[in-house]
Amino acid sequence: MAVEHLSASASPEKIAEILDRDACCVIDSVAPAEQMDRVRDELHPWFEKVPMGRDEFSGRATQRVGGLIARSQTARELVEHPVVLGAVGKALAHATNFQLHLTQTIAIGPGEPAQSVHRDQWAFDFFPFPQSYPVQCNTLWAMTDFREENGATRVIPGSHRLEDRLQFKEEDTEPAEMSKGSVLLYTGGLYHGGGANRSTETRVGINITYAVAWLRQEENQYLSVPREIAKELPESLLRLMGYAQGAYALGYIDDTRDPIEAVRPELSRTRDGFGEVGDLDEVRDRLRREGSDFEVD
Ligand SMILES: O=C(O)CCC(=O)C(=O)O
Ligand SMILES: [Fe+2]
Repeated sequence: MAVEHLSASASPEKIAEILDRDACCVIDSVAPAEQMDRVRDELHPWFEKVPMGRDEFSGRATQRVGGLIARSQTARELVEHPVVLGAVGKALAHATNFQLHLTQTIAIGPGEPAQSVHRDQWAFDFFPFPQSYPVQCNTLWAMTDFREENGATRVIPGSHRLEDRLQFKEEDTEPAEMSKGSVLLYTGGLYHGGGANRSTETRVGINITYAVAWLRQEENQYLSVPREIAKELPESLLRLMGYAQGAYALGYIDDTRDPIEAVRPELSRTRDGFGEVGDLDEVRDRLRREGSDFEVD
């Protein structure tokens, strides 16, 4: 089955519908090529010094540069891109809220073999999440064109419905080809992997992923982004990074204060000594909507 391509004007509902069906889709030409070049220029100093991967999974001819919120102003625009956030919000709407999970550019160099096919949600200690409850919604922005020959991500559309811990070969997958500035969206249950780079150029993608806010972040945003930088960031980005409570009370500071107080005290939503999301009425409503008999008193 081919990867579905949508236009940048597709509605969040439409994108979420395809993600529910296939666990992946490409949204064509969302960002101008020039924006991709800016990210690359801003990250140049790190690409100069970051070593290749240390094992086959991370790729011995692949460079990974993370910490993008701290290192690239332009990458921040991608993290908060409205097309992506709209779709992620719909795809993860079953949870109270979601947050940023990791930011990483992946540069697959010539000669790199295909990465083993995996599910990104295996990062959560291989916990067998129910298929009906996706915990992650991920993006891979094309910083260069993605072609089969240069290592376009290999995917198995619809594979979120398959059993867990399966093994696949390259020929079971297909390349998610896309032009520079397009973005591949996929949920955590999709079987996929980086493609073999059989060309002479480096394929570069920006992996920005989001997860339900009750799971631990893969890239620790509190420590990856120094406090001096965090203090200058807009509220919406800070909340997305985890300076917000997950579900009812996860992540508060000491006497249940809003975590944003650590960097921008003036934005605090602490009320009656309690931070932000702690709205029991909302929790009650959601449980009722889901047909639960459980009552929250
Ligand atoms: O770079 C890619 O195409 C995908 C890489 C990937 O799936 C991963 O490292 O988890
Ligand atoms: Fe992956």
